Parts: sequence; C-alpha cells; structure tokens
Amino acid sequence: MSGHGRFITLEGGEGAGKSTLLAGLREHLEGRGVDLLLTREPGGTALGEAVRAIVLDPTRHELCAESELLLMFASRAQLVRETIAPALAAGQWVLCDRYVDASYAYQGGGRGQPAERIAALEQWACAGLKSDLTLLLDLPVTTGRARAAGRGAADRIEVEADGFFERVRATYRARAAAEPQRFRVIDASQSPEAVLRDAIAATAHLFGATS
Ligand code: Z5A
Repeated sequence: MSGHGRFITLEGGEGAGKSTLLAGLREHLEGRGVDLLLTREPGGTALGEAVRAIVLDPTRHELCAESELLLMFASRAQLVRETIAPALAAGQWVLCDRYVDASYAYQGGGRGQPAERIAALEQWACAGLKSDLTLLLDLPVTTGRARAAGRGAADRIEVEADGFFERVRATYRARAAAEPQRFRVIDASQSPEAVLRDAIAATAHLFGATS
C-alpha cells in the first residue's frame, strides 16, 4: 500500500466513462468518510496543466513521439512529488484520472515507444509510486469513439485512427492480465450504474487493509 492513504487510478480508452465514474466513485468514497483528493493526468498541477495544453493541442504537429512521452512523464514527476505523495503520506486517498499505465498504452502501444524505455522513465519519474488499485474501463473502440464524438473538436490524440486506439486497448488489457492483483477490469459497455457498482465492489478490499 502507498503511504497511509490509498492510491486509485482510472484508465480506459476514449469515451470509456472515466469522468462519469469519477463523480459517482467520489460520492461513494466520501460517503464512507474517506478524505479524498481528485486529480488527473496529464495535469493536476500548474506545470502539468501547461503540459496538458501542449500535448492535446491539435495544431502542435511538430511534437514527436519521444517529446510526447517525455512531456507525459514531466507532468507525472511533478504531480507525484507536488500532490500525490504528500497527500498519501498525510492519510488522504487519491483518485487519479489516468496514471503511468496510460503511457504504456498510448505512447507504448499507440505510438510504438519501447516498453523498456517507459519502464525506465517510470522508475525514475514516479519514485516507486504504484497505484494500489487500477480500474480499467474496457470498451470496444468504436463504442467509445461514438460516445466521445458529440463533444466537439477532437484533441491531438483523439484524431488518431482506430488502429491506434485498438493498440491502446490491447496494451491496457495485456497489462491488466499481467498484474491481476492491481487491476480490476470493468465492462464499460454496461450502464453507468452498473459500472459504478462494479467499481465500488472493486474498492471494497482497500478499506480492510489498514496501514
Ligand atoms: N494520455 C497519454 O497519451 N499518455 C499518458 O500518459 C496520459 C494521457 C496520462 C487526455 O486524457 C488524453 O491524454 C487521452 C490520453 C492521453 N487521449 N485520448 N484520446 P483524458 O482522460 O483527459 O481524456 P479522454 O481519454 O479523452 O477521456 P474522455 O474521452 O473524456 O472519456 P471519459 O472521461 O472516459 O468519458 P466520459 O466523459 O465519462 O463519457 C463520455 C461520454 O459517454 C459522455 O457523453 C457520457 O455521458 C457517456 N457515458 C459515460 N458512461 C457511459 C455508459 N456507461 N454508458 C453510456 N454512455 C456513457
């Protein structure tokens, strides 16, 4: 377990329903008396939000895959040190919309950056901080993209072709299969209520494990 608090991350492809789940899960956890900190990646700090604006800007055609990967980790290194680690040490629980698994899925699976390179960056930038629980909202790519389609202009990553998002999904699923004790895979094609019910069930064991 991380520090004294608990560290939960949400992952999934585009339109999987992370934001929707985040709201319900927050209500549940706070209702159980958890002192909860919500944050997101890329972003969550002033520096991270500036990085987010760069990496999602669809006019930044010059950004190469290597820069994109390093920017994701720059945001993450700052968030870990400035926000997540201090919160966990103070006994708060942290619920983070995406974390390091997203870099393996998007920059690794999607862009083809070697997993060993991402692992080296993880070791350095995350200071050994792993999530206690990662909820993977798994959904067919076409369903997720259809859900997200009504939202207006696509960002720099959303403009990628279906094949990119298929590789992202496959990488997430492979990581979940390799680390079943950390991941819970949730069928995100269910109703929002059923997704929340599964997520609540997946968090139950965190309450028993006191530090
Ligand atoms: N990225 C990266 O490449 N590398 C990294 O290391 C990190 C991130 C950390 C920003 O992520 C981008 O950064 C992301 C990955 C990349 N790029 N992409 N693509 P983000 O998490 O901020 O943005 P996102 O992935 O685009 O999330 P999203 O599309 O906003 O989806 P969501 O939050 O998972 O979904 P939602 O907003 O809750 O739901 C979408 C719609 O579906 C909405 O209309 C809901 O009402 C509806 N919905 C939600 N749940 C359901 C269910 N269960 N049934 C039916 N309809 C539903």
